[in-house]
Amino acid sequence: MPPAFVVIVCALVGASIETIWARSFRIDMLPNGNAIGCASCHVKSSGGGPMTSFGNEVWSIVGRSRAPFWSEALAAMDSDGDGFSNGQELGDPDGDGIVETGSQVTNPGDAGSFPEVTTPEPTTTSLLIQLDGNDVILIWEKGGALEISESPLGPWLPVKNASSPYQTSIDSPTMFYRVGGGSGG
Ligand SMILES: [Ca+2]
Ligand SMILES: [Ca+2]
Repeated sequence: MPPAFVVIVCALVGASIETIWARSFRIDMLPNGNAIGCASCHVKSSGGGPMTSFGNEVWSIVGRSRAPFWSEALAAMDSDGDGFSNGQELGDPDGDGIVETGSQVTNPGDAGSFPEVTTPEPTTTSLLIQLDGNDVILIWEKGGALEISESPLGPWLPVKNASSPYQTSIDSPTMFYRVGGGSGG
């Protein structure tokens, strides 16, 4: 085998090892990087080939350099345009490199991968008013803070340490009550 051919083969193998090493090393520089792996920067999840929008962003920052690249600025960008910043997708919204526990990790380079937003079920509670002799008993369920006002238009003030059932006197001046931010009276 001609010596020149051997040198070329060695150079190709060296370049390949270098590329793979560089990728895995960059994954470790991303918050929750191992959760997404190569797919955050590469279209193919196994790495190599065309890069994602996020991969292009990273490349534009570091190129071939091995310097750290995760930053507040990169976290604030929405590289794939799915409405969630790179930081939100990787569980580090402020880009300080500290991941928020319990966050959903999605791919910042794939617009089809984004955190699932769950809207909490609206809870309603009813304020029940009972008369017991000279006592007025206020009963409500599902939590919420009892608030009091001299007018149904407010301003509303919290009734300190009030819990259901709450007792007041019918001889008290006319007052209006509500629970939380709801309506009542
Ligand atoms: Ca995004
Ligand atoms: Ca995404």
